[in-house]
Amino acid sequence: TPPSTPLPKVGVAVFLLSGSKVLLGKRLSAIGHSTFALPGGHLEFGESFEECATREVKEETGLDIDKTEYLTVTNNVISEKVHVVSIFMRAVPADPSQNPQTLEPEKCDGWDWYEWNNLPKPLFGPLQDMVQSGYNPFPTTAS
Ligand code: 8DG
Ligand code: MG
Ligand code: MG
Repeated sequence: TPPSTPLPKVGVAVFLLSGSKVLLGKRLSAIGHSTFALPGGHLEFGESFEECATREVKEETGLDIDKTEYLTVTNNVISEKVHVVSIFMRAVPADPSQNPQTLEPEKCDGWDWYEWNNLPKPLFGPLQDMVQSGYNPFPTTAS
């Protein structure tokens, strides 16, 4: 196998939910530049999805998360060179009084909470596809 052969990667993205809001940040990375995305990153060797979600949210926002759970997976062929299998998790902030910090200013313009019914545009492609399909990350409340 030539060393340049691209391989799919595993991404983990986190719907961090607070009331009816979700945490999003405008990306400054080459992939999806200027689009709004969830906190997240690539699965490291030996990690569980929950561990990756906790680590990436902490690295990118400083927030500690709780009630972390798996939601769904999507297959994203983003370009000729980038193919990511994306694991979507949801969680809530461990401490609701903790504010998100922009800890990777080269990768994100800043974090903010957005109403699910009033999301900013443009969303990062894989996230936009989910919203477009009617996907809702919020837990269904008992009735
Ligand atoms: P790393 O390489 O330092 O581990 O991570 P990163 O630089 O923070 O990676 P990332 O691009 O933020 O996230 C990894 C991949 O996860 C991303 O390229 C594609 C996939 N992904 C989605 N949707 C989302 C999303 O809404 N947010 C983030 N951060 N990643 C997402 O499919
Ligand atoms: Mg990231
Ligand atoms: Mg990473």
